[in-house]
Amino acid sequence: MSQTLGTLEELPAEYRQAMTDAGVAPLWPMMRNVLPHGQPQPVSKAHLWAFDAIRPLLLEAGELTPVEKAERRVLVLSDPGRGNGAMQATASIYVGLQLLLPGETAPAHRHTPSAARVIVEGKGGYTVVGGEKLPMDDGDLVLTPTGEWHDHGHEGTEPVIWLDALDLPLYYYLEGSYAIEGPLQAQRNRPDASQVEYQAAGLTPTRRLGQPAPRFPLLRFPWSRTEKALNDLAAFGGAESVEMDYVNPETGGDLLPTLGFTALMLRPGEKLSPSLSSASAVFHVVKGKGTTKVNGEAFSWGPKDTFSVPVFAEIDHTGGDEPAYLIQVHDRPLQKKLDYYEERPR
Ligand code: GTQ
Repeated sequence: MSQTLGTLEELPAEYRQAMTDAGVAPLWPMMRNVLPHGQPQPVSKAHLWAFDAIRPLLLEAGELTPVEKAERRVLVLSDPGRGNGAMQATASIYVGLQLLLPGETAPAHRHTPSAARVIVEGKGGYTVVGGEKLPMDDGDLVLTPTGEWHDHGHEGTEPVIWLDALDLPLYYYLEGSYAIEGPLQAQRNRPDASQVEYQAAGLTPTRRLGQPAPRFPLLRFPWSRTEKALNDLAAFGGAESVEMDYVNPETGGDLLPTLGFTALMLRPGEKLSPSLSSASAVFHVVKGKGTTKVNGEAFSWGPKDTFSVPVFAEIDHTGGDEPAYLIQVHDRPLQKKLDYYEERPR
């Protein structure tokens, strides 16, 4: 089963040249790379991106590069396991910090990857998705599902910064990533669906038989409601851990085809060591401080920091002196679609 396999060097030089000339390569020297035993061997390396280190660089980008020349003014959080300039944090998850200055607009486009944003700093920013204007307040989760037109604007007076999370690496790998540009969208003059159709958990608009619900009915999840839900679950829920899934209110399912989201609260000093998971993830700290060990490496985090967790990582969270709140982006929906999502006990 696990005997050592033949190497490339063991093969005669003429044979290797002949293989190259014929456009073939032997599997056996690569076998353990492409099919390691027992569990995957991730290239991705856990990493913490401290907001305080990136914020000045992002503001400097605001001076160096006008939005017209950037289209999206983003600093990508680059996986150190993939070397300099990696356009991804894990195999499937891209995250970046985007800056919009007062009065700027980021032009409309639509693309094959899906995006979600967590608002990090500043008031007055908004995203328009399919004509729906989505206000952006601290900690709000705002979706831009695959194929939907979206542009960003800013009516406030201070810089606005948000965290983008996209399944871009997957689409890029599949050679399926592209964007189409268009004019700024006409904005419908009404509040977004979180303030109209989906104000309350357990209530959706009544539909007649055969009248389908929209595929992506709710595009904005206001943080104020999420934090209250977590606090109430912590106080009265009796749950082992205080974590909630963001769900599509019409289906109860995942928010995006490949990406899912959870909101996690760590009580002061609480320790949490979840099962090993085949999913990769990125955590963004909305509020509070704490420490997370990933495969034994300790990352101390504070508000607005972001850290990544590769597949099958051993994760040990420890809360700080105050309650801490994190939003997790994970690729479990993708892995479930591919029928291989898995959890293993610690
Ligand atoms: O805001 O539409 O970070 O298209 C990367 C690609 C943000 C966006 C990113 C994008 C966007």
